[in-house]
Amino acid sequence: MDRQRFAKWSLCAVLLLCASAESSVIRTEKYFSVPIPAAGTKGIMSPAVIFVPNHGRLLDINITIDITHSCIFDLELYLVGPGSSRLCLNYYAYSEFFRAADYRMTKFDDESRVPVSQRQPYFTGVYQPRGGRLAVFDGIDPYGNWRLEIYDNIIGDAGKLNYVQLEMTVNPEPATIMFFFISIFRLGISKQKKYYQTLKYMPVRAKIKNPPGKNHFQISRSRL
Ligand SMILES: [Ca+2]
Ligand SMILES: [Ca+2]
Repeated sequence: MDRQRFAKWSLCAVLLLCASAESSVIRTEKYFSVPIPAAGTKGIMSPAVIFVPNHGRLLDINITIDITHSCIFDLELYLVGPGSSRLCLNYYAYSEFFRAADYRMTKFDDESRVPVSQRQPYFTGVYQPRGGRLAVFDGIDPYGNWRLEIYDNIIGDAGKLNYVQLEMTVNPEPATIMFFFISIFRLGISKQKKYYQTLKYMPVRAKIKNPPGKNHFQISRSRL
């Protein structure tokens, strides 16, 4: 394969990579059995850490949680990204007190049409967070440790965290695409060099029978 054809092939590969990566969805889930709060019935939970191994640019994030707790009004849930971004998922004022148990596979998604404040526990379904928008994380590289932090603000009730899933829509970062392109190009150059080195020690007749390309064939003939 000559350099021109190889360059075209590489460019097509990169364009295909970019196109296919636009809709890439990554789901990272983890099961826990972490007491809320860490001790007693009021205080902070030990942070639940979810490691995301993928690089790229975050376009959208949704989070699903499962919590067993005898009074979830006690709880403030915070999602913390690998950078400094932080979001409260379920803000309530004390005047809004209600007594109910559990978040059961509750999904928070900015694109939901239902604010979580308009539904009752067990909140099984998909809801908008109350306290901010998950879009606060858009544009970051999702690689690294994400944390779910939970504060239990009232004495008398306790529970545990069971499950967290992060669902991310990610585009590959430009550096990743360039690395892919350069790797392919270097591989091609390396193979071509090897071919030319082999050709250097071939008999003249063999060169004519095995030309690497039109230009090289003409050069070989001129040396006859
Ligand atoms: Ca979303
Ligand atoms: Ca409590």
